[in-house]
Amino acid sequence: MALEFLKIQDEGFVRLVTISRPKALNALNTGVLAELMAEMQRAEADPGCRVVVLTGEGKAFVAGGDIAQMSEMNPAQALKYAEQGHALMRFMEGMTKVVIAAINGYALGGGSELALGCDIVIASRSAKIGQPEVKLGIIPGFGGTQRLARVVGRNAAKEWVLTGDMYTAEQAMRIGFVNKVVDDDKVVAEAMDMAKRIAANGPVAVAVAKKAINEGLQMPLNQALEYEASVFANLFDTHDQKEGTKAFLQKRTPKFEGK
Ligand code: DAK
Repeated sequence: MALEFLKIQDEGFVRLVTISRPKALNALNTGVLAELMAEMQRAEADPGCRVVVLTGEGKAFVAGGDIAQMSEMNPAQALKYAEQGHALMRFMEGMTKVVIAAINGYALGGGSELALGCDIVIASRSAKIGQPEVKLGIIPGFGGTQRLARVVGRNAAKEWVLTGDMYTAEQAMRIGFVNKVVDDDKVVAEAMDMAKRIAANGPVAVAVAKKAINEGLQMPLNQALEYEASVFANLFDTHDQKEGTKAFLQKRTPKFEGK
């Protein structure tokens, strides 16, 4: 498929997806959302891809939902737009592959929500992150009111969503939104490096661990621990478990096959 808004580059098992819609600071119009969904689906189905790094070209990661498109929407169209965003973030969370956000600049509104749909967030020192929707008379519509509160806690989420203020990468790291802050010119390299370390691990284990964390967060602790025990046990039927443990004992690098 010819892509209008994304650039794709593979390095081993890692796929770098760069959002490139410079005239609108990579704002998520319906076309960008559709291409992101198609690319995530392609990554999920591709055994040659284990980790996706998502970044933006230029001075923005993503400056938000597309304000020009939204200004013309009626409630039915807004609902469809919200559902398109929700479907993408849900798909990314449900992927067996890992998605790392490399926030290279503005991550506002839908951009912050896109990062919240990723598994790990690396940000450049000068990145600016926030949920400014109330300044436009709307609220976050791609999961921001829900995922942000789950990631950073109720009060920090309320401050972000109700003031609409922008925060530095350091501030976002302090509340647990961002995993790591690096110099501006290192953000993609750092994310790629982490992606490669994850891609070298047992792919089934990585997928199961991601799922266990995501699913477990929605359960009471006792149920979540039972869930963990059962999926842990299931791994003992996999090639990767046999290979990983044998390779350790034989003092060699494991050759994981993802099965
Ligand atoms: N949408 C469309 N175009 C945008 C944009 C956006 N979010 N952000 C920037 N642009 C465009 C600008 O209009 C400008 O276009 P031209 O004038 O050159 O044609 C171009 O990108 C460059 O922007 P600036 O000239 O403003 O650049 P500056 O460096 O001066 O400022 C900025 C950068 C990021 C501070 C500024 O552009 C800005 O404040 N942008 C808007 C940030 C924002 O408010 N983002 C949140 C958007 S609202 C929902 C579904 C989804 C959502 C909500 C509800 N439901 C369906 C219920 C999501 C909402 C949002 O994300």
